[in-house]
Amino acid sequence: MDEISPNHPRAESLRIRKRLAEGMRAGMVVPEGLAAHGRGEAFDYLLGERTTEFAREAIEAAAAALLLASHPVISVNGNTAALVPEAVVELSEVTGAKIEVNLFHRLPGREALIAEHLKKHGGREVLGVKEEDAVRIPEVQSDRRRVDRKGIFSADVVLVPLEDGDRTEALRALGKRVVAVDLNPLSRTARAATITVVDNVARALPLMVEECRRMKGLPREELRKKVEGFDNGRNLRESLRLMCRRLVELSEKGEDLFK
Ligand code: PTJ
Repeated sequence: MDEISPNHPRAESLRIRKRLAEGMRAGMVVPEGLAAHGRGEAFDYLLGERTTEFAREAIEAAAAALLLASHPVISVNGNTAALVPEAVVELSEVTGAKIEVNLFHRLPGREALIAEHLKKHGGREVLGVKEEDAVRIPEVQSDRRRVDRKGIFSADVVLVPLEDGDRTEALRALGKRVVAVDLNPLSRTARAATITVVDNVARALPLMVEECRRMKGLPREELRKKVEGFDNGRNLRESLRLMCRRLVELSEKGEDLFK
């Protein structure tokens, strides 16, 4: 399917899938990335495929954390690079965050390919590609243990869209603030992060850019209040409750919906 009709009821979802499929053909996305996206889609369906008020709260706290950070880093994997390269670059410009490619499935040449893709979208410096700058974090079991000494290794705040739980826990144990974007409020990443945005990364990252632009001039004390006043556990519970309420409402539509 080359062209997606704007009239298709699931046009946006199909556009997102197309970006991932193209990313896979280009060698940036791994097959496991498609499976991970499918899991995300199922949760997105339950949310009504929109950014909820709870995700907006989390985005605001995330923007404040990034603006307050002295050394923020955006960690990019294959799916994120394929879905939101523009937003990654814009977010890095507005917050001064470094961009680092950090992969779960390390295959020869994949990091360089992703870095090139980000540069094509305006990224000036992309870390995570030079072996001489690599440091290993012993707390992480997977290939993600290899991080850049100028990036994640020395970061105080790390944004990890679409993560696996291990590294989020390890980064927290190293005293870093972790901001995650994960549609699954039950995932280990979602539960271990300091701030989790339960939303599709394709919607959440552009909104985070907007929010950072809006909040950039705010006094640091005000930003601090937004981070410290954010309760990740409460936000995850509310996101889960919202999914439940939606399911109950849909089931009560009864005959209209299921005839
Ligand atoms: O590019 P690599 O090698 O670093 O690998 C990337 C994947 C995504 C394959 C790797 O990180 C992985 O296996 O992740 P997991 O453990 O499957 O976790 C991915 C999480 O992201 C799951 O909880 C999904 O529900 C969620 N998710 C998937 N797509 C989206 C999403 N959350 C937000 N937006 C999405 N588009």
